Amino acid sequence: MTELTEPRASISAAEFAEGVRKRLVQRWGVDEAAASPVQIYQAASQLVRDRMAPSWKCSNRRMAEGTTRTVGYLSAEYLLGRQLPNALLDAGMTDQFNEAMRELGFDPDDVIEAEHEPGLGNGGLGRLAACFMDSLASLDLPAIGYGIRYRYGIFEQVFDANGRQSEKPDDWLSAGDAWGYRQTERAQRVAFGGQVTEQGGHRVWHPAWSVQAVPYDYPIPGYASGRINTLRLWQSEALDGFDLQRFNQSDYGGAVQAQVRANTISAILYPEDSNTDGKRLRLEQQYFFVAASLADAIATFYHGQAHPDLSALPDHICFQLNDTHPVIGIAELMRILLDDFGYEWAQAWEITQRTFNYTCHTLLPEALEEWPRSLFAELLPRHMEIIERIDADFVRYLRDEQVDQERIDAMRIITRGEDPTIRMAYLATVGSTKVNGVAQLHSRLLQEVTLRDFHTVYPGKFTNVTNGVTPRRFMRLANPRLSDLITEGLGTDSWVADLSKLSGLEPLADDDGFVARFMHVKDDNKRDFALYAQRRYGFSPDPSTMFDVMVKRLHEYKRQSLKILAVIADYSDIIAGGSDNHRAQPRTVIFGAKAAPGYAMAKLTIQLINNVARVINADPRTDGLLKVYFPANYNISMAEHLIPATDLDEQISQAGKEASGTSNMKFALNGALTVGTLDGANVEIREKVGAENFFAFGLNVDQVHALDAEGYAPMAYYDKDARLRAAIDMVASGAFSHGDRDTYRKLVQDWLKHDQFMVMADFGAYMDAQRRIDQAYRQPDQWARKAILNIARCGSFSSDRAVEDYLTRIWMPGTRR
Ligand code: DL6
Repeated sequence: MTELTEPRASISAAEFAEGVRKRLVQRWGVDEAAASPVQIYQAASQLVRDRMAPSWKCSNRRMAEGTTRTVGYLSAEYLLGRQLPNALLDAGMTDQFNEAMRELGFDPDDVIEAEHEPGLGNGGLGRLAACFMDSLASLDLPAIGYGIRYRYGIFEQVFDANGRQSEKPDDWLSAGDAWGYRQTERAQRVAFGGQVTEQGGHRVWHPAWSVQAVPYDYPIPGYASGRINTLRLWQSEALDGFDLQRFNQSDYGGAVQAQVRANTISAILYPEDSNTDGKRLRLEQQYFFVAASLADAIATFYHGQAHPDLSALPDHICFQLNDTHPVIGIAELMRILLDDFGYEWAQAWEITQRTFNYTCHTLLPEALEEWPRSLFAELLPRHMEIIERIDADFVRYLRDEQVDQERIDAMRIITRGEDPTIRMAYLATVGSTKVNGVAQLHSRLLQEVTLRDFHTVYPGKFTNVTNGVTPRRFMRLANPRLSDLITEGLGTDSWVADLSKLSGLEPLADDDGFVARFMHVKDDNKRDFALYAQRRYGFSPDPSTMFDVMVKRLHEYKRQSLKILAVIADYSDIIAGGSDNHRAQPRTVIFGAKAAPGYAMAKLTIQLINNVARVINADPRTDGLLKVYFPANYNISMAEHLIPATDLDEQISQAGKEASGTSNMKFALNGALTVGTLDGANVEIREKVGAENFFAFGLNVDQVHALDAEGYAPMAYYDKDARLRAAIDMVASGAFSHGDRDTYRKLVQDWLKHDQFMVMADFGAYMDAQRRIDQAYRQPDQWARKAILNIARCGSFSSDRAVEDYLTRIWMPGTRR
């Protein structure tokens, strides 16, 4: 290989402006005076993309022809965020862009905001995939991300006049796709259904129907690395398109039937907390993208070879299974090796196991996917046979290992009984080289609880890789003021590519000048957010109050209920004693959360939060003390505005339920302090920043288990704690439902009678923690010092570090970089 890196593109602002003008004319026949911000955005993106093309080609070639093992990241979700600012940063073109936009008569921010962010993920899992893609490219590692090009991404959240969530389709492609290259020549056929027959001693699958998987390639530029990796997202289309015969027989519906069926597969991103409806479609989606990706990888590394040596496949590429969604890939690779290339079972299994690794992202039993055997067999009959054989071999292995029958039954990939199911996490564990959790506590609980039996049988398989976040998007882009201050403090901007350098800030936490400047940065960010919130959502938070923020998917285990009950308790205190008696620190509480459309309790919690906000904000007794806001449609772009402005970050899940959390890392790296339980990555963040710089509260995992074992009685906490009683009584009395006592009855009943996630048990400790926080916040320079130490000590929560850990523990063990 001669070409290693392409020289980085250099461009002047004038050339940038000229390039945009040229594309405006070519594409729409307009000049800048007639163009909209969306057109300017499209033209600017096209220009940046075109300039990336030579390096992209070079990186692709290096990947296909090089000797370094490529990482194939298989993920049903990628929550990318806006592409243009990131691409500009990585290509070193931000200044030229800004100047060019002004020359063309546009505000650069308006152009950036014209991009509809691709929301192809639900939350942390999809965002992590995007961070990892960024880090892989920035670390100059060959990688390809595979996923689905959903026509509609995560729904757009709307609140009605009663504060209830409704959902609108996220039409992210309506203005065109500035970043995706359609690659029709790389399309793959993906088959479903039918039967399997025996022919000449071979099993032969005769599928009933097929679709065409057409890839769209998105460039993933590395920060200052010169590498541009590919995110290849598959779109499902009909093979034969339009049925003219049926159309001519006036069967208009029938004429497009195949199109509709095929398009449905990649039509919509499934909400992660899905109910059982649509299971078939979800399985179709999973198989669709995984089958296309495996075929594509083989085509990439064995281009045109009639008899490829697939025993070397794991030397070319290793696939990381991002949760259970792509786990069907294990059966698909077996099918390819056995049926398409005639490998013997034992060798095929050895190749398969060497090719896959599995990351588990949950501890919730209900989130570990299982498929009904009947559905699976109908949709993928050959794969069903293969999984049966894998299961039978596994059971034989366990018997040989003297595992007792009860445990064998508990570990089987296919459950026994009347309605057998296929446990995808178990298939993943058996079929992979390595299995990892995403934070130390999570990995420990996987090994000791969730996958305990598997850990006993395969202790060497399990490892941990604590999550991380990209400093490019979540610091450098989102928080330019803080970034400049850090660069000044360290005397270099090299921290953007090596976040461990942040430790150099530690002495500056004792430097009054630096602390004062940090406080200015935070104040300015808060003021900016207030303006943004005013412009975008019509509310204007008071920057002189503490910004207390809880943003994440709405789920009972994350305990937005705990936060809103604490807010109500404070409100009750304010109105009971009059504002003079309420000595708590003035706060602006900001929520952001989407509930899965079918998740009734989560939706009811959203309604409650909105109505608590309505009542509190309208009550003059709370002026200057407490305000609550819940802007709709929390997404990456909102996060980029809100996180830099946050003083206090809420990470209050029940201990033992949040696998990791990654927003906790983003907040700490942006100088917010955390109030959190000892759950997920909170534990490691607290260890790093020091207990005195983290507000921990509540039951730990062992205490949760002990309380469960002794019989948890939530009502006892209500009886004991007057603050909790006041809050719950207020909800029950109809204070947040125009006097109607029925509206929140289900929530109230659940808190008092069931309370699966022990909100009642942690309420007292949480309120006490909040009062400690009030006190700490009243010493602004001390608070700022703690915040600076959070930044200085959180360098290891970079996704670059996480990717390096994957490299040395999973993808290429034994390598040192
Ligand atoms: O690993 C990324 C992210 C973690 O930070 C969150 O703690 C975890 O909830 C999330 N997992 C999922 C998958 N399923 N569930 N539940 O979204 O992964």
